[in-house]
Amino acid sequence: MDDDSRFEVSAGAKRGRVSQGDIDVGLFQILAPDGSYDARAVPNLDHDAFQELYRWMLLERTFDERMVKLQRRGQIGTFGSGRGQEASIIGSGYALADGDWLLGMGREAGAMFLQGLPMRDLILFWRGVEDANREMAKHDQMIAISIGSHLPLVTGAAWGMKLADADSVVAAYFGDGASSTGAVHEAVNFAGVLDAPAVFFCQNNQYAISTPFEKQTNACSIAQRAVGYGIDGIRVDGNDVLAVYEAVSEARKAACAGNPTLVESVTYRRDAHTTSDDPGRYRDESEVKQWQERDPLVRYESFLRSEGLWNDIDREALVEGINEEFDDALAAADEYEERSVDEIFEYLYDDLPPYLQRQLVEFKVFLEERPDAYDHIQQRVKG
Ligand SMILES: Cc1ncc(C[n+]2csc(CCOP(=O)(O)OP(=O)(O)O)c2C)c(N)n1
Ligand SMILES: [Mg+2]
Repeated sequence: MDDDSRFEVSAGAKRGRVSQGDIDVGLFQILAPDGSYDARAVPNLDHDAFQELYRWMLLERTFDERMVKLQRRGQIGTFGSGRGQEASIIGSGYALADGDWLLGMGREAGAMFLQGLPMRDLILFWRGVEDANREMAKHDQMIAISIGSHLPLVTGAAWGMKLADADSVVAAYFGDGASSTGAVHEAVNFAGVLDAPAVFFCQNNQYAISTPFEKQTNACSIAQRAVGYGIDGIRVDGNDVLAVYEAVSEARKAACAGNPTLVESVTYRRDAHTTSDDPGRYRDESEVKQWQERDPLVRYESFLRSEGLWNDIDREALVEGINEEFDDALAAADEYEERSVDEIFEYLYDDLPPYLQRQLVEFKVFLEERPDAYDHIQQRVKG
């Protein structure tokens, strides 16, 4: 703000009051759940791109299914599936450009692949291989397991981009649960002050493990908070891939012009939180069924049919191709040289600080005394 207008005293129509009722953000949608749409609102993409969006959503779904199976066979420690969130993940990832950074939380596999991360590296990550983080960094990506902790980094990195005059943005992927952490409020607020080119993409999948959205906040939406941070917000139907693509494209453009944007993608996590979770203990199956009826792939298929673009798509062949891609990635992950527990200690510092050197020695002595602890390390429940 260049002038001092905010300090001017004015009676104002609201007499200094603001309430929830003042903010009815609504929901940005292009494809209605029944598949109908306003042709004028459809993004300006060519036929290949429309079909590619479908393939990517199918890839997200197939990848998630294969990863859950791997965990069941004991080949990865844990996994957080994005089932039901394919439009949210792919629509947003497709709107990013080369050179953008993607700092996420783990439920955005397809968006990371779209930004060039090899599938192998994500399999390694979920196997607990620390090197996977280094591989992600090569693609300007990271996953923050401590929820919300990456958002201050997003603001800092985006500010750096601004200072370097780069024509890129930093995209933050986080969840409704993370949105309640202090770090998120600080980061988004400060991005507004700094005009940092950041896109804050919150996948509101209605749950933070077992905590439903209505227990997360008394606010009606996450998008409305943007006003409080002094930036713009968009609340988009996260099961509508075209709307998400459009919303994030808009947010990206605004961010490049120095206007960070908060996008709330309203969707639903149909699988368990992670493979260590049992959602049957806190939500009703009928709720899941309701959201299944809003399946993002089915809705988009209906759009492709209406546009005469479905005939060229051979769904089975696409799934087969994706499965082959997954098999190759898994074979490459299996070939990856296993490292010892040392890598947990060596990961962060070039020169190990004395207190970590001490802990490493202690840990090795412990493992010699208790070799069975290795089994525990392998089987530990994470996430
Ligand atoms: C700081 C911190 N507290 C608690 C946890 C445990 N935890 C892991 S995921 C999660 C919920 C995340 O919910 P949300 O942000 O909505 O993302 P979602 O998993 O639904 O995609 C919690 C509490 C954590 N990883 N980090
Ligand atoms: Mg959530």
